[in-house]
Amino acid sequence: DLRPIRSPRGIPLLGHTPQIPDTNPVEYFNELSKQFPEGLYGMDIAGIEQVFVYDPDLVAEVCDETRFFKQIDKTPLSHVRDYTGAGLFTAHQHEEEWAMAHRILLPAFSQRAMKAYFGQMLEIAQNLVGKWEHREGQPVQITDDYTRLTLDTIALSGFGYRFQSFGKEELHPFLNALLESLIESMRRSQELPMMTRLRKADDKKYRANIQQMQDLVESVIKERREGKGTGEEDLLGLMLEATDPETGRLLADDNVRDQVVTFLIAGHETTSGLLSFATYSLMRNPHVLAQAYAEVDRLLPGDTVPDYDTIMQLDVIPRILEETLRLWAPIPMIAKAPIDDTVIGGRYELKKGTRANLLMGALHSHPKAWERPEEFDIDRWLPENRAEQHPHAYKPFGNGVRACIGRQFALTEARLALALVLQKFRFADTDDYKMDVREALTRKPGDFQLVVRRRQEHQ
Ligand code: MNH
Repeated sequence: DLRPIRSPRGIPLLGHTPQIPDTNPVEYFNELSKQFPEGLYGMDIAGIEQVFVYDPDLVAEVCDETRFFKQIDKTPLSHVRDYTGAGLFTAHQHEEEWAMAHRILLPAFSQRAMKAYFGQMLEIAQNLVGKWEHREGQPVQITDDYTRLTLDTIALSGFGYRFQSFGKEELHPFLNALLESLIESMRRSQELPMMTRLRKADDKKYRANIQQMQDLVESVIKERREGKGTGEEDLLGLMLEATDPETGRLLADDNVRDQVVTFLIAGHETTSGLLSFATYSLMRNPHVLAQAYAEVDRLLPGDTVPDYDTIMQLDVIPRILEETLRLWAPIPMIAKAPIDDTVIGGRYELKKGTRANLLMGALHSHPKAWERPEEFDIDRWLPENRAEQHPHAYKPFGNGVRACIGRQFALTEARLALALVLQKFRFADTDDYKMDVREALTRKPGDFQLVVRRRQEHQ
């Protein structure tokens, strides 16, 4: 017997649109989940019926790929397509570009490939360390520097392109263009199209930002096409030269551009957030920080330069990253939709195409799946405890065929960066930082500063 999906109180005709905050909407959606312990609720936002799902058993159903697919229409990603087109992240499941690029690019994310990127990852991580060594005793902008790290890393290992962000005081203009574009895409998905059309100046700025991102990417591609760089086996090499094993075709030129924009964005935003939240969590949990220092001092004593095999032996640092992804998933929400009319939980009807949002925050702290959910406890990720976990209560990398292709890349990069940073530095939170989450589709700590000091006693 069916039951209605409950909703917060809305306003006739306008639905819930007026109550959605302009900043940090997902934080608000997570807050609302506390009023609906049944594990889902509905809202009407800008004329679109949406359901927010976070009970792990309901999420398990939404993750069943025979019944649900990744929704692009009616989500912010339909606007992100203004700059990433049919790139992997924003392609519709039925678009041929998705399957082709997925087949062509998968080899670039194998474990063997991670080993090949390692030297470049290390080089950039050492740039970060070099910068901080010159800031002894001074406050550094943690999130900004991790953003320099992850942007430079994906650009170098993916495209052979050097942003050289650590040489500059200002963040690269690409990042500002991206941030403004993401915020505009998010805003457009929460208002009626007629409202968007009225904001003429914002639209002009949006187009200029998109142009700026695409110009940069065109120059990256041009550099490769003209240079000695042909025959490279990195992402760009595959995009330009690999034929699809199934169709025998190359990616179209405009799709290559869209993929490069996609990877420059998807390849850095989230990993930077992960490293920032991990550092924040370590500051708040000194006993975990002590375990991390002990591990680094054992595996990387003194000034030992990490190699790939040593990074793969880490155990505490990977568990810190997993627990950080539980409490602070950088992508706080993903959208799915039923292929046909369906019923979840035996009682809630979802019509074909209804936007069903997986709320990471509420899922990752759901009492059905997690004990002491607010606690940062890395022992949850010991093999014996992991075996007992609910199979669908943890989705920081998404689900199914549309799950993150860059997962191993991100984890290898983040393990290395955190290990190197902990080998060299202690942090002091002299400003007593209060978490100030900033959402722009992904989330990161805003204005997060710590004082860095070298750990000379160990050198
Ligand atoms: Mn990543 C998809 C999270 C790092 C490239 N990524 C996704 C999705 C999540 C996600 C969640 C699914 C989104 C959705 O369903 O709408 N990604 C992360 C996190 C990190 C991350 C939490 C770091 C931590 N991602 C990376 C890195 C790269 C990358 C690094 C590239 C090098 N991610 C992608 C791409 C997709 C994706 C490309 C789209 C895959 C597809 O749909 O085929």
